[in-house]
Amino acid sequence: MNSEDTMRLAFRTCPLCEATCGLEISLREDAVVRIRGDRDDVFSRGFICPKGSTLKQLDADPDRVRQPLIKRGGRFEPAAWDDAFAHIADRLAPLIAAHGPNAVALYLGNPNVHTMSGALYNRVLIRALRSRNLYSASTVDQMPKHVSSGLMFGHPDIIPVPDIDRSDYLLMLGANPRASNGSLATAPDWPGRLDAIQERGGRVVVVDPRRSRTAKAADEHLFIKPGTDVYLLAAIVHVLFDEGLIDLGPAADHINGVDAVGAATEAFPPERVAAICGIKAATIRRLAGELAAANTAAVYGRIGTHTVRFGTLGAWLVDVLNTVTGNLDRPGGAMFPRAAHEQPRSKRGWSTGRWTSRVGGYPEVRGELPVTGLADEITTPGDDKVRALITVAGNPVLSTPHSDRLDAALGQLDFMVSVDIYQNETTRHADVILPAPPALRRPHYDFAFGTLSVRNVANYSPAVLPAEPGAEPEWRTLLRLAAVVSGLGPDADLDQFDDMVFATLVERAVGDPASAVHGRDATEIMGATAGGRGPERMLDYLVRVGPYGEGYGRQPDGLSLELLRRHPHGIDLGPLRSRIPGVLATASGKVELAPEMIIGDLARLESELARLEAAAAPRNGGMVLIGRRHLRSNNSWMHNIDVLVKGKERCTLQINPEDADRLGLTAEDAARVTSPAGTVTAPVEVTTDIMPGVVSLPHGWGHDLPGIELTVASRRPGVNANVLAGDEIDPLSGNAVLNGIPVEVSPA
Ligand SMILES: Nc1nc2c(c(=O)[nH]1)N[C@H]1C(S)=C(S)[C@@H](COP(=O)(O)OP(=O)(O)OC[C@H]3O[C@@H](n4cnc5c(=O)[nH]c(N)nc54)[C@H](O)[C@@H]3O)O[C@H]1N2
Ligand SMILES: Nc1nc2c(c(=O)[nH]1)N[C@H]1C(S)=C(S)[C@@H](COP(=O)(O)OP(=O)(O)OC[C@H]3O[C@@H](n4cnc5c(=O)[nH]c(N)nc54)[C@H](O)[C@@H]3O)O[C@H]1N2
Ligand code: SF4
Ligand SMILES: [Mo]
Repeated sequence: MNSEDTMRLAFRTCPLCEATCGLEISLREDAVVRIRGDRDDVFSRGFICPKGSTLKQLDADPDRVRQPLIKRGGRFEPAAWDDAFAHIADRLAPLIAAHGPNAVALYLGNPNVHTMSGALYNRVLIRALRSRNLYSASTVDQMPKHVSSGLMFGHPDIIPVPDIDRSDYLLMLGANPRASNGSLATAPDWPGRLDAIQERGGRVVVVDPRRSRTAKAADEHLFIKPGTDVYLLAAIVHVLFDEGLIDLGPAADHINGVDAVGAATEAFPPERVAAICGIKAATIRRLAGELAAANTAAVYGRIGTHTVRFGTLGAWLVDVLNTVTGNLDRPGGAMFPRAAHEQPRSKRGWSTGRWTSRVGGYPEVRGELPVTGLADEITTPGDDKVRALITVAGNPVLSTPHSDRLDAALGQLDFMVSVDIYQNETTRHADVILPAPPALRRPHYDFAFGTLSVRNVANYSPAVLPAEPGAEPEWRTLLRLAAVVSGLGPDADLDQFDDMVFATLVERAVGDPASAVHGRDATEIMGATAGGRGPERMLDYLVRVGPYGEGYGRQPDGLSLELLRRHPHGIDLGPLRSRIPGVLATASGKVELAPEMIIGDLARLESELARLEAAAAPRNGGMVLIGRRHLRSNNSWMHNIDVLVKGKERCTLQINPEDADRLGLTAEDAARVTSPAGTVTAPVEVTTDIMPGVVSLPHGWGHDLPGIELTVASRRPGVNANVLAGDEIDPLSGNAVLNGIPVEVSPA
């Protein structure tokens, strides 16, 4: 038998970023030989980026945690699962009994939206814990979009995406999908799809303080001063009203508050904001005209528009623009995806602030508090302070603001548990680290990205490799944590617990008139569901009752786990379709274009504008810091993969030659960058790609802390940009300000 005979192919969606590329994995026995793009994937058609093929290295990484670790005498020691959970119960149960559930905080990191376990079982843990101290990477990322969507469309997850495959005009702000491969707009091969807009005679305009990869390839790139997108967007809306260019398009009968938006943007004519943004008034007027004239157009804003002081206003204005140019819910405009697992939503509208945080007084948003406030909740004395922390797939010590302070605060906790694959900057503080299986050893389906996808697609992949000896699936670890914090104890029957969780889901649906199984027998539905226990059973159920589902016998050719299994390259459910009014979940049943909370925040914007107009020019050396992403990075956690980090140093401070000259910096130097929150020293990279007055440092670096086990990453540690980010948040969403931070720069 030659080696070809023992080769097999497996197909799997890449879980690293939001693009959801199909991978073709060649295996000999259980060894991965090669990973490349799956040319037959219905969505990605063979596209892959340099990270996708490194799932092999990630799997093989000797530093990856494979066994539970318990810290004893300051050192981690391998332990059996039962011992690790007994230890957790010994410490957490009395703490909760004495101080209540709020004494335990939970932080959920980004990879949770890339795993079935994270998508389905964190909510079980959250419900079991019942702590108000819930934090996630959402408040250093997209929370502003959830708030604007919740208020406009009635639910924070009803987020329109740019229909880039059919658009004639794309105005993109604060996004660099040629490096990030897109966010809140799932599309494998963003680069190819952007090229296609241009090839069919369309136009791509990019607004960014840095000439990013995406900006370089665009038809037009406009530098903008960091943090000022909101003024530019308000001025474009102003012009549309002023020049009588409002056209509500097909959704016209379903929109409230149009006049109120016109009135609220009166204070922002282009001439007033031009100098603030660094974009000429005539250019702003031209952009408005182009948007109005385009056959179809979409406005799309991301990290640079959201992680700023007026993030929610920016997120809102993006969709206001889509709406008042008639592009909301129109092919080629901004449309609402329909995921295969979508469930009916109650039409009650949405709000924030059901409670506030203990120290900062920040309002709750989607049950979460701003992670910027976590350190204070730990260190500020009080009976109800945070004494313990559970992190699941998060690295807040590198990824969230005021990092030094959070790092120190984690050292003061009474107890900490981390569910993670590495002993890193955050998890080194844990008393117990519970490992999770890596990508190739778990099944996959994208619960998060199906709802954000520029095409409706369903794709399920079974695990490619068998479990490692002694491994536990992550969902069982999360369930067992839920059992501990809810008082069921570390030895609870997890099968029974999972059955109960599933039964609750089904029983609620059979009682819901909007559900596909309304009025059916719950026991029968449960009995007919495939997938065994865990996430696959829930997936089978969710897609069967979903909009394309088999409906437990109602639509025999409809979707089910079985059908998904038979389509390893995915099932294409077609281009996005218009969904208004059915998609809306507002109390009025209409798009609320002028929510009270948002119109109220425009007053804060106007007074800020007045302040900026009156302010003196910044001091010599006064610069503004922004971030950036690199194609070969993934936030803070792929830096231990040699093929991704080798080559030129990437954690550099980019600065324009004008500023470098003025400040006496050259490419051979290191620069000292200081903000009110902290100081870092980084190598200088002089480049005209960055706007004068602005410097850029990527986030996710700083792998030089003691107690981490990241052999490759600690050889090229870089510096942690988030040491410089301070307490400031967007008050509506609680989102951290990570872009547009005033800093002083000088030679080190
Ligand atoms: N300055 C600045 N800061 C930023 C940003 C920025 O643009 N600028 N971006 C922000 C954004 S958008 C985000 S999403 C956040 C990310 O913030 P976080 O989610 O806190 O950070 P990550 O770097 O994604 O860390 C992921 C963690 O999950 C672990 N992990 C990976 N895979 C798995 C798995 O399958 N299971 C488990 N249990 N663990 C796993 C990794 O080891 C790592 O510890 O960072 C934010 N921080
Ligand atoms: N390779 C890679 N891919 C990733 C990630 C990664 O770390 N690496 N992270 C993933 C995650 S979690 C996310 S959320 C997405 C994010 O996806 P994107 O939003 O596309 O992320 P960035 O590449 O950070 O792009 C943000 C852009 O905003 C610009 N910017 C900064 N401040 C401003 C401003 O005030 N106004 C404007 N208009 N622009 C501004 C920056 O210069 C940058 O080019 O990427 C995902 N994909
Ligand atoms: S673009 Fe994203 S999903 Fe596609 S291969 Fe790269 S990391 Fe994976
Ligand atoms: Mo993110």
